[in-house]
Amino acid sequence: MRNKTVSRITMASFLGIGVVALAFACDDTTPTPTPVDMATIPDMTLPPDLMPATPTVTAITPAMGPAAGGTSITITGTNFKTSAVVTIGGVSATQVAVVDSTKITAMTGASTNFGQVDVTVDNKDGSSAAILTKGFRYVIGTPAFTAGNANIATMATSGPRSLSLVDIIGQGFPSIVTAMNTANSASTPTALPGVNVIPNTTASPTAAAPTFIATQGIPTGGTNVFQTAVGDMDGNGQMDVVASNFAPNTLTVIHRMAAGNPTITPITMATGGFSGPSFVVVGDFDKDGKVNDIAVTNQTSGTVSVLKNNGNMTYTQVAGSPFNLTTGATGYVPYGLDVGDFDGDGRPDLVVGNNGANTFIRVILNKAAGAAVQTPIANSTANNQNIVKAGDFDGDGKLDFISVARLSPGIVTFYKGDGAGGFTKGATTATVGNMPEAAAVGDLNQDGILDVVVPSLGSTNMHWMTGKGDGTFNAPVMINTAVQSNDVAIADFNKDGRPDIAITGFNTGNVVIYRGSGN
Ligand SMILES: [Ca+2]
Ligand SMILES: [Ca+2]
Ligand SMILES: [Ca+2]
Ligand SMILES: [Ca+2]
Repeated sequence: MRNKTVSRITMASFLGIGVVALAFACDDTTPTPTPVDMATIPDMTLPPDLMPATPTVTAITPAMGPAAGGTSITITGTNFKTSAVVTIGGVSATQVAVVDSTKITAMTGASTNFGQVDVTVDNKDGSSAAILTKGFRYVIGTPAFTAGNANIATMATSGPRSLSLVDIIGQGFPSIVTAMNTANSASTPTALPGVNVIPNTTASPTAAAPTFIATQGIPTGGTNVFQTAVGDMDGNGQMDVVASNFAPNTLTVIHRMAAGNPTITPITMATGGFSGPSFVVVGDFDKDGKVNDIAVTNQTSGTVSVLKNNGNMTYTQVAGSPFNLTTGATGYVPYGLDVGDFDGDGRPDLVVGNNGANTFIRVILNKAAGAAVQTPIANSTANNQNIVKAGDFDGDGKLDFISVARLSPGIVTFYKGDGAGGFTKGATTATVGNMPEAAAVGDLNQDGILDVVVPSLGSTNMHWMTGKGDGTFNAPVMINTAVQSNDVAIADFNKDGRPDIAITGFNTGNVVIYRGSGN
């Protein structure tokens, strides 16, 4: 019997260069070794003591803390070594102590980034670093807002009725579009009301105040412009503006704002025209995956119009439009409007506020064969819930909404969505100023939970309140604004990572930006 043996020569190289292995087959009669195919050698794993084990990270506790740093964290995982270095969002952690191969304790450093960041553990031994994607969240622990651009003038001494945001310049800094309900003295032709465009020309992210250039006036062909909505209405990839003209009962679409030569397209309806068109939103209501469609509340007739965008600058009302919201809810005055898929069927639905002195709110579910009006939600205790804003305020993955009641003080009410188009009234929060006409929803402190800002039209203040994550809010914080405001937006105007707040000065004809600060 002839004995066959295998000799193996292994050369390992670390730091990512690779592994080289040679093998030779020999028997007791062959004087010269013959190379054999490596694939036939089943066991080529390096000895464990030669290859450093790759660490893994499975959890960080706690998973959030202030961006100022100083949060004591515990990292759990595997294969940690005493040489481990910990970075959180690119910021080195301090006081790193490797308790054992599965546990590290450390303290977060000060970060200038906010929100979710990656956590990295690197053993510095040639093995790959462990990365837990979005494993930690830097929260703005003590948010504050200071008036940094106190007076961005519009083209009228009063009366920006509302504001929208649009990236006109195309560099990621939101510009402002205001709806003017009084004359634009500097527009062409003069004295025609319209919208004002205030381009944000901030060049690069900065903690300083954002910069804006001169306001541009665009007549819409209507008077008393009430609201604007932003979306691509002609499919050219650029944002357009839809304006509702309250007094002449028309809508206007403004195209090609970026090129500086906007064109104006009035929307005319052959039948079923507008009646006091007020709040306007855009969305793909017919789910054709193409250009945006339009929905608008008609205060005067108590209806909501939903218009299908035909793609050629013409619009046609969808089946059932205009939807009469006063049936079964006498005195309903459709007002604020927001869009969201409340029943999870992929079609955008509508929630409609009510400026009447009764407690109804309507949700219009967007069904395949034309929209259907849901039974009014009447289990509120607040009249005049004129403003509605959709969002998942309790983080259960199902869209909710809040209402803001135009009372003194105003009242914010949470309505919990069941994911099927139904809602249950939740907690209310009072003391949000005097006669609020607007609300903005966003994450002011970057903790992943939706927060709310409510300006006051009846007094010179606004309130912001952070969400607790269960549909309730922390106590409102009041800011004296010096202006009476009827619209508000949350956005990062200077791209420093901190959300800012913009409000209209209804009585002063300007827009005021409150820069977010704190960490
Ligand atoms: Ca839907
Ligand atoms: Ca929810
Ligand atoms: Ca928040
Ligand atoms: Ca900011």
